[in-house]
Amino acid sequence: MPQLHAQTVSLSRYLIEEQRAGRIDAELRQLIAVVARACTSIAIAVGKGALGGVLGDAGTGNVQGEAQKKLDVLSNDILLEANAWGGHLAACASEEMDHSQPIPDAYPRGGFLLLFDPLDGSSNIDVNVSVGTIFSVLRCPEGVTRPGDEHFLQAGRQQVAAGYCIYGPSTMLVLSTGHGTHAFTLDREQGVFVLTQRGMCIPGQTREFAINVSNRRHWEPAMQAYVDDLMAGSEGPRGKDFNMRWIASMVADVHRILTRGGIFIYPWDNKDPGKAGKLRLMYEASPMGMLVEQAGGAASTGREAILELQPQHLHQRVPVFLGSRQEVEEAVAYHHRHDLSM
Ligand code: P6P
Repeated sequence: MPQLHAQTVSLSRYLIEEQRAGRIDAELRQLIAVVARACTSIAIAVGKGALGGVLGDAGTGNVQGEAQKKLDVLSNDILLEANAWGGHLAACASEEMDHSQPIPDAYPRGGFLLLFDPLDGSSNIDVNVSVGTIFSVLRCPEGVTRPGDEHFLQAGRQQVAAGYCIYGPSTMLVLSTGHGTHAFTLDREQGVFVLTQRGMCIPGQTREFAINVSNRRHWEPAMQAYVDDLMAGSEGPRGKDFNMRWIASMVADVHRILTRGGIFIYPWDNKDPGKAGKLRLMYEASPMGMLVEQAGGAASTGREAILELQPQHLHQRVPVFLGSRQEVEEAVAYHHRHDLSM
């Protein structure tokens, strides 16, 4: 049984060092540890695949009426139970839960609000493609013992921590508490997350973009022009060739971008004009935006910084452009020039 070596930094040790340095407090350290333990349990369930009897649809719908996979429901329950066992350090909000009935006794003893997408990309589960858990931590406003939806509606800039766990060939936890973005790999024998990349850094420029181009006819003109120029490569105005990747699992696409650069885009489209985008602000765009900015990248709606947005409701959707800073700025410039021409 391989032992952790002296120079190995476990997640627990990293969090203790962050607390000793005064960058996080004891309750936040404990909450992150609780979430990491839940992700370890989710990784085990996901890893069992067909042998775990948890593939396929649950036969239920989430708060937005989307069909739930059995693993969506299981992952959600694992995170809620972990928070309860961890001492209710946070009140929880999830993509899978309706908040018209607040969870009894879910008042945040630790003063935090935890938002999560328990299993993002779950439509990929049945075809064995990487999926992940995304989480965001906010502070509960002073004096609020039983927070309602309205107390969760804080701009992404207010996050005290954000992260995801990607269940891929290896299970990795990527975390920021506002002091860089760092990656931990699960040592499955020990059941411990080990620091494997301190200070992830996204290159400013890229030749790789991630978008579902089948939606092109539904985009606004600025978006069509921007992607057409990417596709024109060295024969077009951008003067260089680009490559495209689209995993359709945000956690996997964002992990690639944090690892080697790129731009991830899910723009507004007119498939459902009433929706401002597909991805959710509170538990997809904001946490990913924090991780990307802390790694030197940028995160925008195409017109404004994602972390500056004041949320209007818990499951609000937004357009998302994030990744290599100069490429995000280029995409924003296309939208700005289009708006000026109107
Ligand atoms: P499409 C998964 O359902 C998700 O919310 C993100 O993880 C992913 O980036 C996107 O939707 C994929 O959307 O329309 O390409 O299936």
